Amino acid sequence: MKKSVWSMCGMCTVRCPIRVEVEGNTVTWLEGNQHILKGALCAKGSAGPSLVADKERPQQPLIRRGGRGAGRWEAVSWEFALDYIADKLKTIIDRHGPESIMASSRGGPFQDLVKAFTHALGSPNYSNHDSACGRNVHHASLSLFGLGRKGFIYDIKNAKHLVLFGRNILSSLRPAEVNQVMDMLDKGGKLTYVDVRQTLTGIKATNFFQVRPGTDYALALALIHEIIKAEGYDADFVERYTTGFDELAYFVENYSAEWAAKECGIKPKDIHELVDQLIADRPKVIFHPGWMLSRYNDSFYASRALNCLNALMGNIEVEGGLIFAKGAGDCGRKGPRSLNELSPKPTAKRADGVGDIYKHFEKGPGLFHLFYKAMATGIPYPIKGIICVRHDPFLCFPDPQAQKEALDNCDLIVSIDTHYSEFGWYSDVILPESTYLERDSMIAQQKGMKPRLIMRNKAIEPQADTLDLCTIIRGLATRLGLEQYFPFATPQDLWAWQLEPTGFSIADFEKKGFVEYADKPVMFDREKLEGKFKTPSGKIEIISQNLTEWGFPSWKPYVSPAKPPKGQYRLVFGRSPLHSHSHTVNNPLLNEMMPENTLWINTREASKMGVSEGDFVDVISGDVTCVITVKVTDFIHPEAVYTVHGFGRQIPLQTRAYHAGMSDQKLMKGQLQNMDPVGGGLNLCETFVTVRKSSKNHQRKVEL
Ligand SMILES: Nc1nc2c(c(=O)[nH]1)N[C@H]1C(S)=C(S)[C@@H](COP(=O)(O)OP(=O)(O)OC[C@H]3O[C@@H](n4cnc5c(=O)[nH]c(N)nc54)[C@H](O)[C@@H]3O)O[C@H]1N2
Ligand SMILES: Nc1nc2c(c(=O)[nH]1)N[C@H]1C(S)=C(S)[C@@H](COP(=O)(O)OP(=O)(O)OC[C@H]3O[C@@H](n4cnc5c(=O)[nH]c(N)nc54)[C@H](O)[C@@H]3O)O[C@H]1N2
Ligand code: SF4
Ligand SMILES: [Mo]
Repeated sequence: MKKSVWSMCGMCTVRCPIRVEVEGNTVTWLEGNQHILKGALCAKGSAGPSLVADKERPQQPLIRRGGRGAGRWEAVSWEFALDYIADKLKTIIDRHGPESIMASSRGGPFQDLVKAFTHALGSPNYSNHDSACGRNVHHASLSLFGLGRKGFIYDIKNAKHLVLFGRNILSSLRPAEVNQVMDMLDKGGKLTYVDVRQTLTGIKATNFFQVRPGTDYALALALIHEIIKAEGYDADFVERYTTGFDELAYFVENYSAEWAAKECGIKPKDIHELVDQLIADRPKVIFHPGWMLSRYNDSFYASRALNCLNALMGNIEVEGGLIFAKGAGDCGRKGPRSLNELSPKPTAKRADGVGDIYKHFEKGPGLFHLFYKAMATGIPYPIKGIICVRHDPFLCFPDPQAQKEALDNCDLIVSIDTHYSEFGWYSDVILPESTYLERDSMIAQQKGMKPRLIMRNKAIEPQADTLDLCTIIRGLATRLGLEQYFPFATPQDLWAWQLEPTGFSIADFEKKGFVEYADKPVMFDREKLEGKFKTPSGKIEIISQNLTEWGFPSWKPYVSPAKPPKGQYRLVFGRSPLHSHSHTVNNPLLNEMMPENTLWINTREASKMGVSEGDFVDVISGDVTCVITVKVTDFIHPEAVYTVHGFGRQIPLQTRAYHAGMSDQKLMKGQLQNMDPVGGGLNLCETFVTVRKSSKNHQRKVEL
């Protein structure tokens, strides 16, 4: 029998709405929801069915029988695995208290289950990946607007000019956003792209700047300087809604276009031309503040400067600018219930020190990498149990070897994953979650100009002995006597409970696969934005009262990034449109399209070391050496080498990805705690590697 199911893609965390066609228990067609995406899906989304069919993912719960990481697993029943974990958790709680257990999951709408479980246990130690992703951007946005990084929607399709600093929007993508960029370009909008190398986004750009790595802050400061000097900012908006403008004008006095051009390795004339365009295009100019800006030790300030440029453009709550993300409350309605409401609020201080030692970081998920300190030292108290859901810390954070050493102090390590993750391979128990096409998920709210509720419906029955996360968490909670916090027998019961205050019912989702709180975009009156900025002053704080109170400057004097020593290069990384981080590299279809990564190196540098396109090079950092093929190009800055993140996997059961390509995070030796002290993001682009021609060559590869 044929059926059509509304659901949500799970091949990455963008969570595009989809429609799935099913015959029997097989997916026969997948497309983006016509009402939102006009059928579009990205390559990864289209490869979803091959994830389901892939036998190289765990097929039942597994318990470790050999040493950690040795790969000796025993297949067990779900009853056995959940009993085993519950017993271990009880022992840890008896000996060390519930706060010695931490859990992490992917941030976003489904974190509720894992957070509620952690809190129900009595632990405050919920975390996620974000200290290696958006924390700098988030904290920068909070310090300026009082709103986090998801506080605004970018109305790209109506913009006249989109400025992107290392936001490779057409490769590191969201289909809806890509469509907006293409619409903007079709309408004659301009695109400015800044990167250390050429990219898919860069080749579509009106202005492309290939900058010296780590100099974004310099360029952003110069743009502020020149715009203020030309009196090209929106003076009314600045006067009305910002504080600290005069201090900023004073601070940027020496940061001219001529100065920045030298620093970034670009032409002053090009900066001046850009400034003229921006002033002419204002207010429909969007400066993207960055998404993944866990890169350099001034990325927090770079993101702050980019957001400040938005304020100078006066582009807030205007068409073609930054629009406040509206939720149910802005439509006079209520959002769905959250499970976390049912759990008691833990009273213990967080083991990562966030909110206590580090008062300036938002508590939320804290900073995962700081838990490793607690594990290694027992300070402020020991962490003895860790559960990671949809998170692979060994791919996410630098130096997996250092992570393993800290983890060896734990009595229980659990991975709840659809795949074998590198972390899972080192853990004590792997609980395989059903893939997104085989499970229901909680209802989630997506804020926006038209806020909506989205849901994931199971399209087919699981093909292996796997379970959905809700059932797994309930199974554990019941064994630990915490079932009152998860009082739902089925996903349908949970949905009904979530929807109760919203005025919607499940039947309302049948028509389009989602429900909206408003028919038309909800806009605030731009003349009455007072109070919408959640800073202490209610204004956009160019000089932040909170930062000042915590002892940090709102503007850090620029420090030029170190040049790599001779024979070394700065290691930078990014994403491919064909892969989601680490977890698609073994996908049968996507692996066929991109089986390994390469190392980009500047033509002049390559010729100095005598390597040509396709040769092998050794990439060395501390005691780690990786061998990889090179891509030789003029379109990368000579100080940098670049690779796509997610490769260099070491799990023998993933035969397609095993040892293919190179792992960037393994080369980040000794960098696990190297974070931006103000933004909390890890400095993932602050590693220098030695590169040399390898003794391995393609002829010998065959003989060996
Ligand atoms: N296909 C695909 N799309 C994705 C993801 C995915 O895994 N795959 N992941 C999603 C996630 S979680 C995130 S956070 C986003 C990340 O989105 P982005 O931040 O846009 O993505 P990246 O590809 O990490 O990096 C972008 C660029 O930064 C450049 N760069 C390095 N150093 C500098 C510098 O000093 N200055 C400038 N200006 N540029 C520099 C790199 O060369 C790279 O091209 O992508 C999201 N979208
Ligand atoms: N060196 C370096 N480090 C980086 C980055 C980089 O580019 N270079 N990028 C950074 C960025 S931007 C981010 S966001 C993080 C990402 O870091 P993570 O969030 O850890 O990465 P992902 O690969 O998205 O997912 C982690 C795990 O989720 C599993 N998974 C996928 N789908 C499901 C599912 O439906 N259910 C369950 N239970 N599990 C699932 C995958 O198999 C994978 O093992 O890494 C960061 N760290
Ligand atoms: S961006 Fe691609 S992989 Fe990610 S949710 Fe959307 S369609 Fe799926
Ligand atoms: Mo990310």
